Amino acid sequence: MTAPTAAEYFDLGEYLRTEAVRVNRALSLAMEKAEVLLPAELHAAARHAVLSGGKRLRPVLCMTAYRVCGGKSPRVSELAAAVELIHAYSLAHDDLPSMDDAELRRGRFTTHRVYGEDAATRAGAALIPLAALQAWRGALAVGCDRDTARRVVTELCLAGGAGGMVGGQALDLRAEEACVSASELDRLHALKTGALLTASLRIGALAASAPAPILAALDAYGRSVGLAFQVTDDVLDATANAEQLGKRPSDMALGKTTYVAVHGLEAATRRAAAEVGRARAALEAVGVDDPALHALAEYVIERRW
Ligand code: GRG
Repeated sequence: MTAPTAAEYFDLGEYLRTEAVRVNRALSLAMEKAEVLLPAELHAAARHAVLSGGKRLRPVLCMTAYRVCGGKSPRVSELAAAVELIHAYSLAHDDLPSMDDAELRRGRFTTHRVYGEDAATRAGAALIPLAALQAWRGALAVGCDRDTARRVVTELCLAGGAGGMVGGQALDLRAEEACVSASELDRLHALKTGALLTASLRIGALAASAPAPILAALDAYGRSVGLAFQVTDDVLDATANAEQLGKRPSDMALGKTTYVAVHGLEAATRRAAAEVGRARAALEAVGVDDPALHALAEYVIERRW
């Protein structure tokens, strides 16, 4: 009988819960500080967008990468909160009537459903500079010098911008009316979902002064995990119900080109598993054997919401 590996011992459920508590604390504090910056109605809408649940996967990846690269500051949750602020804005905008027109998100009413379209749009926009500020302050809080802090903020802005998430969303909107090839679908999601997920890891690694080969390996891990995540999102949209997802499945109704539509359910599921294998191999190639990173990659395809 072989002894269980560290990854088999690892309790991911407990890890995710503990880390999410830290992230939520940092996000609550960030939103408290933002109270003086935003008018009351806008602040309430932004708070709703940020503090209404969610898996907190991106900040958890950021904090994990930071520690794997030798980072020691407990204040890394403040830095990690920055990527979640960008994620929260993107979800609030993605749910708007002019986009996915969604009523539910994370089992609750969406921001525009509660506060109206105008407030949800402005609150989402207000979260973008708030995220940049959070990244800057978070980087300094964990002890980065100003050059590294600038790199961290740049990383976040590039991943969230037209060459990253916003660019991916633009391609996605266009794809609703056009026929998309398999490689175009990969590119779209590498930008829309992969860029921010990868930046989360890179930001954690940069803040811990990771050497270039480790940064590159985390980058490759992030790109594969990002694709696996999106393929799984499409599989869940096609197979799970609203109660499991915390939102109404919408890809079919919106006529979206998904991995399931292009490849079929089985091939899409195989693709997600293959990407997880690639992610793990990227880490192994540089001798990073971290149970949390391995377990997080598996979780991305095994999750049910
Ligand atoms: C107007 C072109 C334009 C861009 C605006 C709206 C937007 C920017 C970008 C959309 C980005 C987007 C919604 C990506 C989807 C990523 C995704 C799969 C989200 C679900 O993430 P989870 O499962 O959600 O981590 P939780 O709820 O757990 O946080």
